[in-house]
Amino acid sequence: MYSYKVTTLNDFIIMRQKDFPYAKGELSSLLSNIGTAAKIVNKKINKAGLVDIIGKAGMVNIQGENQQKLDVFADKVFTDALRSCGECCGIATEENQNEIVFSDRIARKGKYIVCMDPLDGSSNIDYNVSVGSIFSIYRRKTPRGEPVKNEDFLQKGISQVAAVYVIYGSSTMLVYTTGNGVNGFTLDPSIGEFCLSHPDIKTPADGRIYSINEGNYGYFPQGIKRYIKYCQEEDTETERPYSSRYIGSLVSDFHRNLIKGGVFLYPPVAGMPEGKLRLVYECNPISLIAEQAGGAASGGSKRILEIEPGSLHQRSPLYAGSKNMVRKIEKFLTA
Ligand code: P6P
Repeated sequence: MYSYKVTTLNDFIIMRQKDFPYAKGELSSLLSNIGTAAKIVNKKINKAGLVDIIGKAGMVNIQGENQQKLDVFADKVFTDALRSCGECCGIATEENQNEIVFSDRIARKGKYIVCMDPLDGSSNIDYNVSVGSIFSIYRRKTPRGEPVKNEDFLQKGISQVAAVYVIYGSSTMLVYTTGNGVNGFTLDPSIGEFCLSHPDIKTPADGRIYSINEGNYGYFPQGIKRYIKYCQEEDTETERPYSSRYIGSLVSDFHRNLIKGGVFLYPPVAGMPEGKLRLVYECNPISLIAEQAGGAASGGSKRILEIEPGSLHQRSPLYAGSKNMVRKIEKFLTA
């Protein structure tokens, strides 16, 4: 008799309650709500090829509804899920200039704040390229019951209690850490559940993939230019030349390298001296997952997770993935 024993995301979160003894199930509820909202967003993205979805915000679709861009839609779905779970007292999102304070009676008592990029790489959707959602979760610093403040969102990445990303690719996956390793769950549409598919992900210390937008080569710091040439040199012992793989969607590029080995680079470029990616809701969660999987994540001269955020939408250079490759990049940058 074929038995399809699966461990769903909710099973796993409950099993791993011991990971966060200080939280009496609150973090479980928060993570579980992100998973449920991700299924809703996934359903919409999977239909994105249809005419009435791809449209731009402000248009009216065939049902006469106001057309929402998918990133606006995703932002609303995740915001509503976090507000209603009762454990989150406020969020910072790429879609809003300022933090959003949840003032209703239950949410106000929440222990956690969430910083998110609800749909990263959304411009790729029109071309059927995979995209992602990214979440960074902290305990609030200010007293519970009071309105959450800006300082609650400007904590170093090392203080995260959890980091999550969802990748809407050939299959939809949710990958998360609560500081005790990284686990990956693949959505089984036939039962509508995220099922444990990649337990205890460990990223190889070395890899043969480098991911960078080489169109910006002329603007890169000299050390990055030298590193790219190093990747392209022939050397049997270190299995070079490496392969260049770049989708232009952070979660997709990072996830492939996390599993196969490799390094993602977004250096400073013209007009963006701190690079393009946002520290609080892109670099920090990706970096916690990289480190928890045995990899590394650097801003060039220091660990991403040690950077003190000054503002919600602050940018940072990001070099993340296989540990030895990140260390090599740091050497090229400081030589
Ligand atoms: P570029 C998508 O817009 C994004 O924020 C990340 O997902 C991605 O890694 C990066 O920008 C791509 O930027 O400049 O190479 O197109």
